[in-house]
Amino acid sequence: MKLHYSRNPNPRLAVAVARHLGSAVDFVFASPFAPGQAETYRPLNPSLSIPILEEEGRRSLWEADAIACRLSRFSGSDFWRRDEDEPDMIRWLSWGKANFVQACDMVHFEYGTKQRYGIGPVEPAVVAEGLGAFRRAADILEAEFSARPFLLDSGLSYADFRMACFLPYNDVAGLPLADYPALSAWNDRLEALPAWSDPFAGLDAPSLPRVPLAAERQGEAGQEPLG
Ligand SMILES: N[C@@H](CCC(=O)N[C@@H](CS)C(=O)NCC(=O)O)C(=O)O
Repeated sequence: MKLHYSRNPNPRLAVAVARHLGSAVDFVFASPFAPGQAETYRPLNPSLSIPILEEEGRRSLWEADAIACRLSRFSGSDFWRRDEDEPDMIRWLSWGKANFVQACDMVHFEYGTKQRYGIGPVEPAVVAEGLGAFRRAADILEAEFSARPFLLDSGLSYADFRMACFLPYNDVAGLPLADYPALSAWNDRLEALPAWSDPFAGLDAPSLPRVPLAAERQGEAGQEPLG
């Protein structure tokens, strides 16, 4: 099996899952949007996005969640729950994608992705909307993590990895995680897992382009991440 990945959030998530499960995959660094790469990647995923899992005798699988499900089954793990907890896990995947993860993505896209790849200035209105959504979702998670260490009563699951997938990039996104002690403690518990804190260990993966400082971004003085 080949797992096509980069250091961006969704591929990072898939690599962390593979590392956590000890999956027997070959990690293949990919840059599908780079010039000349589309023809290689289009047959694997028509949208070109990574992660992609290529497995002999099967159609290639894209979407980090689907890959996590596949790898978990393959290793006989309950990281992706297959018992009575499965609906609870899927509830958090679904809610997270539309709420917490979405909010983190909005802010990270402005301060991280757009600046790394030079695709436009930070839009303060989008950041403000993302921060509002972050606080609404973080309030809900704060109550959850005040009651239990991970999203499910039964402990760590893929839902925790998915929920946290943008937090390793918070050095650039500057989300106000510290205002939420139970949420921060959950993040610390994840960071204590080597597969989560350093999924690229030993892999030949070029660093992401550096995010220029606000002062280096033309006409954008004073646009440091909001807290
Ligand atoms: N919904 C997809 C999103 C995939 C996605 O947006 N991938 C981005 C990275 S986060 C990508 O392909 N970027 C190109 C790259 O990293 O080179 C998933 O969950 O896997």
